[in-house]
Amino acid sequence: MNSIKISARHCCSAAALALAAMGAQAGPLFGSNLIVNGDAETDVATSWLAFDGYARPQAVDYGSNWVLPTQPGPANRGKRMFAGDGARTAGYQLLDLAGTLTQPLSFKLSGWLGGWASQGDNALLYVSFLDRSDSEIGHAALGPVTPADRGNATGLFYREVSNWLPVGTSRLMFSLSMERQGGGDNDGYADNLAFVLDAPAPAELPEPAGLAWLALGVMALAGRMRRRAPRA
Ligand SMILES: [Ca+2]
Ligand SMILES: [Ca+2]
Repeated sequence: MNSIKISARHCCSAAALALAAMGAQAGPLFGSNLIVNGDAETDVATSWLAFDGYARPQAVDYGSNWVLPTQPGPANRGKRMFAGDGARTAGYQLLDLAGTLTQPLSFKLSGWLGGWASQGDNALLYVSFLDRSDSEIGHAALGPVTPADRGNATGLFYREVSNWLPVGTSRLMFSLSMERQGGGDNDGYADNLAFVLDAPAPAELPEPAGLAWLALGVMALAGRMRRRAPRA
């Protein structure tokens, strides 16, 4: 379980060297899904980049080779889901916020993750919060969902986490990695991946004197996140 997390963090460092490869994405920043093709329904090759030395996640049809339409998963699963490709699978997207956050923003990261029967193959969705120098100043992660979590059932299971995007964030990197632990196929599964930023509510913003308190609160949150972060 830990190895895939370390791999994802390693990928983040490697990818930071290639940030110029992706441009900013158009679209509303608040209240909509910022992950492009998070449902695997459109072309993966134009929405997810592969890390060096890793395969890109593939989009496969729901069916007998993977997860049946009748097996656990989102009701609105569409026709396709993500699966791994080979032993080492990791793709990513970069989103430029076209500015640097000067106040924290709340977000929700959600998605369906899973695997096949009792095999330990798994998927991990990892979001890096990058500052203007592309250093990671925070992160959020979903998964992995283990065979025990799934009760050894083939399928996908819902996970979500809500937290704050820290001051100083200027770019997001979404990483989707799959680890193969058994058999020939990489059965780390994912579908309906979403990262949504909440719009700041002007009426609820604290007075200027309260901003420092808010910043301290976020720093305390960040401290807790660092302690939970996997060690490379
Ligand atoms: Ca889908
Ligand atoms: Ca497998």
